[in-house]
Amino acid sequence: RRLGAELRDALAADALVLHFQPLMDAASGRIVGYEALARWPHAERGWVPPASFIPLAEQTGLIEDLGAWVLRAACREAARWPAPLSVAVNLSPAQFRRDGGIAEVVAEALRDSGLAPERLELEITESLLMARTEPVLRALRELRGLGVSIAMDDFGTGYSSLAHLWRFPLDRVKLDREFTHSLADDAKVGVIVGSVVSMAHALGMHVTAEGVETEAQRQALAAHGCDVLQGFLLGRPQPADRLPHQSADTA
Ligand code: G
Ligand code: G
Ligand code: MN
Ligand code: NA
Repeated sequence: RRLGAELRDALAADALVLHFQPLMDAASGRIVGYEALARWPHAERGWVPPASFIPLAEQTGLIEDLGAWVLRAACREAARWPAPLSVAVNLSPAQFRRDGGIAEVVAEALRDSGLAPERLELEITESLLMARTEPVLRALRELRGLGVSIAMDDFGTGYSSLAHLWRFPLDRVKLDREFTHSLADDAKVGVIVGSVVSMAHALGMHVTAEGVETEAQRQALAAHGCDVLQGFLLGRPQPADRLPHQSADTA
């Protein structure tokens, strides 16, 4: 059977799952929240990676339903965590295609779960900001109006435009993991990271560094002023019943 049809069935059967990756405050080492990442456990194929089923969902038009499922499931899960732990959810540009659509979906997920809006962060990519500027700007303002925050994911390696940082309502930039991984190769990378952090802070935004895999990277990123760290060193994406705050609370 075609994978697209199988994905449709999996979604209808509630067979997708979410894993959650810790987001750690750089200064205190405390977990401040988790990024929700969709996973598809497939009976014959094993775990189908999101890098293949998300684009498939985008091509087949399934992304609206899948995205709404992710939002509902992530908010429902986060509502069970101790406040103020937050949850971050990735949004595809395709979820912004219908005017007013995304804000309705987010509002409903918040209502159904009872999650306080300030505990939800939505991650968008720069490709969203490249086209349809006016409707996207309206949608982001609507979302912000609900009380949720907006993060720019994978910042700095793709179609990055500094104009995005002032033209759009953003609360956070997530530095692409390529910066983290190149820090040790060339001192220029640290200069860029430190400068992005200064700029973001001066613009009232927070900075998360992605892809932290070594203690040296963790220390360098903290020294450069990154607010939040994310990466395999601090925790892999894992099922909701194994999240570290549960054991940290009793430690
Ligand atoms: O979890 P992993 O690193 O394998 O994710 C690969 C890519 O899939 C990342 O770019 C991530 O943002 C994306 N992704 C994971 N879950 C979701 C989701 O629920 N919605 C969207 N739009 N993208 C997701
Ligand atoms: O595009 P986005 O930032 O949403 O992608 C998140 C993905 O990055 C997750 O699917 C996760 O598997 C992956 N990821 C998280 N931490 C690390 C890390 O430390 N190293 C690498 N290579 N990938 C990571
Ligand atoms: Mn992300
Ligand atoms: Na990212």
